[in-house]
Amino acid sequence: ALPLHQRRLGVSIYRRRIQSSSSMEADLKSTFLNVYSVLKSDLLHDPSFEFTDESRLWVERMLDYNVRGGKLNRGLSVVDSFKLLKQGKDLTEQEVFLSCALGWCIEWLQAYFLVLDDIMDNSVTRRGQPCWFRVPQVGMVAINDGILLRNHIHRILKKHFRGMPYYVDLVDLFNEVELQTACGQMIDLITTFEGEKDLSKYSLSIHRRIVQYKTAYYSFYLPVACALLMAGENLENHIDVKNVLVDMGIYFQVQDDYLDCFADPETLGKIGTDIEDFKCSWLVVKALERCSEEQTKILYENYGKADPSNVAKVKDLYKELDLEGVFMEYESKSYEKLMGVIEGHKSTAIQAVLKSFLAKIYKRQK
Ligand code: DMA
Ligand code: MG
Ligand code: MG
Ligand code: MG
Repeated sequence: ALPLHQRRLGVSIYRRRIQSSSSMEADLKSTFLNVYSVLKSDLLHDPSFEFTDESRLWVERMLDYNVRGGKLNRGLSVVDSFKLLKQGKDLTEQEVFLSCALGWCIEWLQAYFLVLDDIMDNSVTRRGQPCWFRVPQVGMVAINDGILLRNHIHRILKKHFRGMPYYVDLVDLFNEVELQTACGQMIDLITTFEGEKDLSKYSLSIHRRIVQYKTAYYSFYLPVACALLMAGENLENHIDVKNVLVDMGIYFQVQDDYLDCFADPETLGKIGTDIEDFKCSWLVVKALERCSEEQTKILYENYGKADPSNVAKVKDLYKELDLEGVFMEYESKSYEKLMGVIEGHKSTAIQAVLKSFLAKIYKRQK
């Protein structure tokens, strides 16, 4: 009989040679989604818990709502990166399954952080629907759902990777990145009330520290690190790759801060709350740098208040200061800088991994 992962996935799409890249992308996505169903079904029949119909339905609804609905960029990039590291060699069925499963572990990690982040940020929507804790009946059960999502990652890793030589490194990696993200979330949150709403302490260096930890490691370093481990690499030999990816992650979170204020919530799938939440956003740091005395006063009086009229005054000020233009310049400068570093890398396979990441996020609208 075929090994389990082959029975479940059916015929590999990777055997078909001639294919346009867009249909290949669609195929990858459908393979990826198939793996989701397998992982979900494993978890819903996990023998470590005696499920009732009710509890099984709850977990299934919670997973479909929070894990499946995103852009899946982070998850898919594990598969993409692994393929690039294999330099055009076809992946085996098992490699396809495992790289998808690792991609999903990152999507699970992301779902776990987002469910809790939306509570803490008092957000309204996410991925075009109400935040999970705002769904009737969910409320603060969402906190426990977040913890459950976190634990699912290690169930998935144990079930599918325990026999792999890189299992210990993988578990270690997920633990370390989770800790870094939680520390980033902590400084993001305590910065907003330390000394009771004092804008004068906000600076680019504090912003950088926050976003490096809360976003860059899990969104950028983690997918590539997973692919490197699968390819048999030792992560200690790839510190330079980690550094570029962290810089890319910082750029990505600056985009997130920019879009929080300037994007259409319809396109973005979420309504910004950074101004109301008194966040140390890239925009407020840039505004502080550029404000006249008069404008500084306006910012101090209106930043961090929930009233829409206060928020509108901050947004008007951002427009007056041409933060859109400042951001556009930052965006193209960052792109050139990152490209320069990437092209200096000795391995063309790794160059390709990093370039594909950068291409995916450059000038993103959501
Ligand atoms: C989110 O930062 C970081 C994590 C680890 C979820 P954020 O609150 O700016 O994210 P979002 O804008 O998506 O709420
Ligand atoms: Mg948030
Ligand atoms: Mg947040
Ligand atoms: Mg944000």
